[in-house]
Amino acid sequence: MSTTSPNVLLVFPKFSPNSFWNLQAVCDVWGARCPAPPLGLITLAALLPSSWNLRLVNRNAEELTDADLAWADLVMTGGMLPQYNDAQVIIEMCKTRGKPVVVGGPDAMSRPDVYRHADFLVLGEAEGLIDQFVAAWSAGATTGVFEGEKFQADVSKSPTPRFDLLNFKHYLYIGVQFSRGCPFNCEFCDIIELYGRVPRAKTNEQMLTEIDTLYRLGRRGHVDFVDDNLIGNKKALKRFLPALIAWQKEHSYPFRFSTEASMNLADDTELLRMLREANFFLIFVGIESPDTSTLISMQKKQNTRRSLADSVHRIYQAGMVVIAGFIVGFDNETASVAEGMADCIEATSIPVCMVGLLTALPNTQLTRRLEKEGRVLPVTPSDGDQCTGGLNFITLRERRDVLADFRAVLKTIYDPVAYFERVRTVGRMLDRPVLPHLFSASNAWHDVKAFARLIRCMTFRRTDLRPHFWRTVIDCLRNKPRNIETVLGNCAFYLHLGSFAQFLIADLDRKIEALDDEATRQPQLRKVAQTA
Ligand code: B12
Ligand code: SF4
Repeated sequence: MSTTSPNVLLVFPKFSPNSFWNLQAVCDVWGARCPAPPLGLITLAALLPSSWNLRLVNRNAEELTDADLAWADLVMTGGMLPQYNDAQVIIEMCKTRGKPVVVGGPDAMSRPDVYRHADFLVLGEAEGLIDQFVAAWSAGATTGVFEGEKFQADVSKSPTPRFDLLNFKHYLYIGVQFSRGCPFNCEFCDIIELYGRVPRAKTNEQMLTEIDTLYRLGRRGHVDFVDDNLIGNKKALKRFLPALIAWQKEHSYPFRFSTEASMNLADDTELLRMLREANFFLIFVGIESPDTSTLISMQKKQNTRRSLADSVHRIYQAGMVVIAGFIVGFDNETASVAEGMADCIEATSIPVCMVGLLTALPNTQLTRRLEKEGRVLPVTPSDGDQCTGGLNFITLRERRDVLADFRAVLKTIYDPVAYFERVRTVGRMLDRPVLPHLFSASNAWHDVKAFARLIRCMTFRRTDLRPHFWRTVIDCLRNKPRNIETVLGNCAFYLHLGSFAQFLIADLDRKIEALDDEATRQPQLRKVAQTA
């Protein structure tokens, strides 16, 4: 049924719980339900006609009820690969109730075929493209596939996402986006296939309106710039940061920011200074491997010709803590990979490291090469993430050795002694700026409650962590008390990471044992290479 003001239900599918990013234990401490809101769906919402009635259900934070579906004339859903299973459940729920369903978002862009049974498919960034769907729907269409030209969406025309559809209390942090795309060319990366290699940035006015909207809606605290690489277009960023700094100063710094950036950030002192002044406190960096030849073979040259430890420490000195991504399973890795990676993590003293297995994501240079080499396995990495899944191809080294090396890294770096030692080192090295803060009683009360929950948990529930936690807190208070917020955040992270690492290690033990039994042994590449 199409009307001029249909009821449209936007539904964000559930993530698999088996993920590095699940962070449920951290959410429990913070009083949130899940880490982040669906920025894609609320951006889409802002692009739909203003006469349409919209509601949002994030299945990671709330139930999708029969009453919600009964209300809807149209359901719009979609997300990323690990949401595939639940997206199928949502499509099925709509089908059985006769509700038309539209699917879009990154997974549908990468693998449209697995969503063909939806009534409508919108494949591409919604800016511009969604108008074609709206016109078709309004004219009475009941099915259709709409495809946008790649990398052409003009983000400088993106409207402010409908942050008003969110319940901020459900989330650890709220996302905003300044740019899409990344200029680098890492072989395994899907971002450059989905969003291109020429970063497209919003204008200062757009970004400040977004920040201002969040402020007016009462949001304070952690805001994440979800950019693929915030420094992908340095010129645009250097134009924007002074405006952001001025806004923060004018409003007494209501926000602290995190983002993702490439390692060459460490080379630009001006940029580091600006990010510090804008109150960026956390940067996710893809280090991937400490081994230069591995980095060169994966086309990640920006991480070579540098001391990784010096680069990371420069970021600490600018007041930002680093979270890093590492990958095990590259073709020209050697048997020393586990030792090299664990040493690198210790030398850089990065507490939170997402160490995962190489995953051939759909539509990447890596997948295309492995397909040519006849090495892709017929499994789709659709559940979990690269920690629980991954290695969906025939490895060059013995598969059991790759898994054993992955296990060895996890065992070393997530041992509580090693983890909390890194947190203490960061607590001493980090140079958080002292910025003027406007006191807000309700925020302060929220923080006090979260702190009390963390202390209770670390002291009475996780008695195994008690000595590590208190030693770390006291160390920070003695040496650099202004870093205490970051230190506590990293301690809280361990509530998830420690158990997640144990879960992964047990899972790897089973997999390694199965391979040792030779029941599921992979054919070795040498055989494949001979027959290819
Ligand atoms: C922030 C982010 C996260 C956050 C979580 C975000 C959240 N809401 O919970 C975190 C850090 C937890 C995360 C984790 C992961 N992520 Co992630 N993530 C992103 C990132 C950087 C930004 C997402 C975003 O907000 N984009 C901004 C919005 C505006 O863009 P968008 O979502 O594409 O939406 C636009 C269109 O797609 C479209 N659209 C979106 N939905 C819909 C729905 C309909 C019906 C329609 C019509 C249109 C439409 O309209 C929007 C406007 O144009 C993207 C990269 C990117 N540039 O998007 C990766 C990305 C989505 N993640 C990805 C992956 C693989 C993962 C991980 C598996 C591994 C990893 N990279 O760590 C994990 C798994 C998480 C888990 N819990 O299991 C891939 C997905 C690939 C795929 N084909 O599905 C991406 C594309 C890139 C990448 N490799 O990181 N991620
Ligand atoms: S730096 Fe990151 S976003 Fe850019 S191409 Fe490499 S992996 Fe992709």
